[in-house]
Amino acid sequence: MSDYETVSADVEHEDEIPADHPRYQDLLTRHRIEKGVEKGITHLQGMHAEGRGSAFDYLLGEETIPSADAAERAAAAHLLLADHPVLSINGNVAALVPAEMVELADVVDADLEVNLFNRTPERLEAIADHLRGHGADEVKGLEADARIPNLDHQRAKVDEDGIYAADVVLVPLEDGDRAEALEEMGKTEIVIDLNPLSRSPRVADVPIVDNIVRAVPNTTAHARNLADASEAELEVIVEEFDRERALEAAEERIRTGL
Ligand code: PTJ
Repeated sequence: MSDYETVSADVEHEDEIPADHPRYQDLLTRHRIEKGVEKGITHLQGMHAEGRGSAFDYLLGEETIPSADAAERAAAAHLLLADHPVLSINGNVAALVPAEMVELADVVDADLEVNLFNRTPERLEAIADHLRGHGADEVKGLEADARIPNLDHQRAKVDEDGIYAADVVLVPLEDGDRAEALEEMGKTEIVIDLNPLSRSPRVADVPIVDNIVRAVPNTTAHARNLADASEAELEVIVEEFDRERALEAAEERIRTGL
């Protein structure tokens, strides 16, 4: 149990949410975040983050727009080309897409590493257990025997044989300065964030402006489709992806609906 007391919602299990409800996806997402808080996985601040994301998703039309799909394909190509890809997990990611992150890690042969802004040993353990419960063999981030330079908060704590050594890092759901610090380390960064104006997607090599509940399964699907592609073919996908255009297209959709 977490330290937080929450009043139980009418819906105890996500199966009780009517699938034909017009706001089904959003209700499901809110429910998962609420359960994450109850289990001590998600920080209470994760609810604010989810609210922000939800507002942007509403304006995007709650769908994967073509530029996001292109970004997810480019992300898959980067992950397949990488020597040492790592998928970073925070409390919101663990609550929303635990099985999907484990599956993506399997398909592209990546490590999973817990990295928290509000870092406590209890939350680290709870998230690692949760991921193991969804099929993860190994979860990194608990050693924290290395530091990201030029970052003076808890997100700087990483595993030396994990994010510190990675060449490609997937950084979902954080509006902050870690993405910039990772970039300064020379890493290729893939960011998932529904807000195209957020700091992290603006410095990413591949900004994915999409809801993580759609972005991760779609990236996995692209990775499966590209499993037999040659290195040269993957490199063409990486080269052809236009990060500026992807950010502009998302902002245009949000501002104008077009
Ligand atoms: O678990 P911790 O302690 O590491 O803390 C995690 C949170 C999410 C609380 C922390 O990283 C945080 O405060 O994040 P921010 O600064 O609120 O940024 C979260 C970003 O994710 C915002 O830009 C949101 O728009 C975006 N976001 C929220 N939900 C989703 C999302 N993007 C994609 N899919 C979502 N479901």
